Amino acid sequence: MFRLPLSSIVSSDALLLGARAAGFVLLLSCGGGGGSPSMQAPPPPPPPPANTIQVGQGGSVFAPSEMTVRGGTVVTFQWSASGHSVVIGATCANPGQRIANIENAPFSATFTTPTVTVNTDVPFFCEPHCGLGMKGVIHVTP
Ligand SMILES: [Cu+2]
Repeated sequence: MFRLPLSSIVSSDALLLGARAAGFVLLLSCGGGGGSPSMQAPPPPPPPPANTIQVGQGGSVFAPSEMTVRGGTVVTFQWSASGHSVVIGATCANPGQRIANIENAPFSATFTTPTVTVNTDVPFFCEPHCGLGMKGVIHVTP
């Protein structure tokens, strides 16, 4: 016989809750503020040049001691310390092509890898320190 207008009561409550929720959104937008330019970290040092092998960095070693490049690539040997040489050769007693005599840092020498039709290893070593294991190898790919 009679009806309660329940639907209209519910909808007006929902509108009120919606208005309250909207008020909180504004609180989240402040804060921060960027640092001044003087506080920025200095730029990182430039990466080492590609295809470069450090000679004597951290001892009687080549770093890296292995590298893989295609034939015809220029590999740079860069002296980090003094008293090292670079020669091509599979064993300490069998030096082949000389890339550099015993040199002191700073010094650099380049070696262009041969053009190959199959994967070819080019071993190299330092004459004064070969017996200490100062050796490396360039893996050359076609
Ligand atoms: Cu050496």
